[in-house]
Amino acid sequence: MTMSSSPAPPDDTDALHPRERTLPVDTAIPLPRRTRVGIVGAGPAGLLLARLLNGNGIDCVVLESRDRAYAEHRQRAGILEQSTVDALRASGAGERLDREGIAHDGVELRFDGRSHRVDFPSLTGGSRVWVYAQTEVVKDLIALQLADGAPLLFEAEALSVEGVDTARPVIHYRHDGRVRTLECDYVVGCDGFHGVTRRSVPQGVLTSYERTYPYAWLGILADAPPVYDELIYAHSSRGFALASMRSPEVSRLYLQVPGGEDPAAWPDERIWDELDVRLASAGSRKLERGPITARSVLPMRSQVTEPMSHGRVFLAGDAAHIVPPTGAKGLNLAAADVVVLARAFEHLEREGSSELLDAYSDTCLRRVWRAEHFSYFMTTTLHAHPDGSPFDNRLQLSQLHRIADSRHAAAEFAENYTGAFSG
Ligand code: RFL
Ligand code: PHB
Repeated sequence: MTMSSSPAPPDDTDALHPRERTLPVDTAIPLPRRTRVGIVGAGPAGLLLARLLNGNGIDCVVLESRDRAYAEHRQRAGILEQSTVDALRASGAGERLDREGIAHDGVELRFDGRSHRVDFPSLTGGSRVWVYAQTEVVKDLIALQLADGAPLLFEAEALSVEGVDTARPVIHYRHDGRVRTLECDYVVGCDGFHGVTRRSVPQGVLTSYERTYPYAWLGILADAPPVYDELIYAHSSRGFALASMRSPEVSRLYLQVPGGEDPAAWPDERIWDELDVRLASAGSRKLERGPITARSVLPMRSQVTEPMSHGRVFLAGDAAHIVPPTGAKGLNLAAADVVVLARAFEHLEREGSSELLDAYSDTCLRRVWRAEHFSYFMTTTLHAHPDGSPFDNRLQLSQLHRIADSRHAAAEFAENYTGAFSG
């Protein structure tokens, strides 16, 4: 990788057609033509990277295909590892998180008629996790980016990345009904699993490792207080259930359902009844029911792209890897990738050395594969496989009893869940 630096030239909006100068209110900046780092996607990965780069005086532009409201309201993750919280604080987005985030020191596992709490701090030397919704992370990062006047274009869909083998890759994107180009020194694809950046890398360069699971999650958001003050992961012969939360008044609940299930097959009463049965354990409380405000069915998949970079193009977050949500790792991996990448760009600017950028993929993949394994372990241990035999069920229960009965097994679980292994 070469080290040439070419600061973005002044914006040349005067050369634009008057229609191009009419920008959506929330961008309120001239359309850039060139940048140091072009970022595709304003999910948590793209936004956090932009904040970290801007914080170090590195010029970047974020292109997001959807509008701001869509980006801010997409229901997704809820659990942040300490390292993700630290990165958000470092990016300036820690204020509301510190006020409204809820620290959790453990989770409850329910199986075989028993409940077992795994205590994180005592097993990991002090680690914990935070409940703070991805929607709120995204809102905080967008607000900061726009308040700074930093380039973040909504409804700007990247169509392709060209010149990925050259020193000046170009992003072609559609904005305001016109196709435009953004010349970059580097491109970072933070455009999720279905994004275009990965597909712009020449065939044969990247290898994809993947696995799909024969079940899905029905996820709901309900105006009902959480049944318990920590998360409950429940194994049952009828399938997996998860009780999570967004606030003391709002529950986030999941049920294992067959792959491709139609959410219409699940009227409200059926959902609550099934949650009650699957989450039941000796002496447990029934859920308090309330209006369901959102519901969707989510497929379960594991995927890793290797390597996570090619030439001057880098992949981060879901664009490079996805995990089934059972381990609560996706958002945390996305944040970890861009922390490594931001440090590497800073090293390039300060020292003129591309050493850390060159090491980006190898550095990230160690953590990625650990999280892939933990997510696979959580998924296959807690879900009922449609073709699973009673023998398989007994193996799952044996594994869960082992976590409950062995401090070593519990510590292994706690280190993986909190991300404590990665220091
Ligand atoms: P995102 O969030 O998918 O953002 C990608 C962005 O790129 C935009 N985009 C484009 N923009 C311009 N041009 C194009 N051609 C584009 N194509 C796409 C998209 O519109 C979007 O805005 O990826 P990112 O930033 O890598 O973030 C990853 C996380 O969103 C994801 O890993 C997590 O949500 C996964 N996940 C969880 N992760 C956790 O760490 N903890 C959790 O508790 C957790 N729970 C979950 C989850 C994912 C879930 N679903 C929906 C699968 C729970 C669920 C239900
Ligand atoms: C969530 O709160 O959305 C959530 C929590 C834990 C998971 C997955 C999702 O493992």
